[in-house]
Amino acid sequence: MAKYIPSPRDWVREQVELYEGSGGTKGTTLRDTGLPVIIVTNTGNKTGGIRKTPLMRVKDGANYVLVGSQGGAPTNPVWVYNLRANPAVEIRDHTVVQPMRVREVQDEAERARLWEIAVAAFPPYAEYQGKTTRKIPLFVAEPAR
Ligand code: F42
Repeated sequence: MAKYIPSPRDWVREQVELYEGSGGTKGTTLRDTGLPVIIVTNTGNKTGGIRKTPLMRVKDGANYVLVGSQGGAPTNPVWVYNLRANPAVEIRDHTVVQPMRVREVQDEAERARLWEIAVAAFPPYAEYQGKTTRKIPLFVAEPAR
């Protein structure tokens, strides 16, 4: 069985522990913003280990939009490469845990529509895109069954 490898970032690891440890009843928002967060369980593309990545909750119907912003950093977060290599994820949204499948958004019109939804859910994404020359990757997560 694959091993859980916690995030090396203290605040991220602690949020995952609180969120998962409470069964999705605590630690479900981003610090002082009060905005909701989901936990995306993904597979390390090199280690094969279990990675748990908190992201902002951006919903489009039954789907989630995953935004690889990493605060507008110059490089993509590593989980983006994990998702490209292995699209099977599990998403925890508060108390509900669902197996899902992700696909990276390539179509420009689809991207524009989803970007608008993402920025409405979490306005700082717009500022993050302005901070970096890379195009922030977007994924759509759809229920796997
Ligand atoms: N990040 C976002 O990009 N978007 C968000 O909307 C977002 C919201 C959010 C809300 C709450 C919160 O607590 C954190 C939030 N974050 C958000 C931060 C997010 O959780 C990630 O920490 C961040 O995006 C960075 O992702 P990362 O995958 O680059 O994480 C780094 C710190 C990390 O874990 N690195 C590991 C390490 O050991 O250095 C490697 C992890 C990994 O997956 N390794 C792979 C493997 O095989 O295991 C191989 C690595 C490779 O080289 O390919």
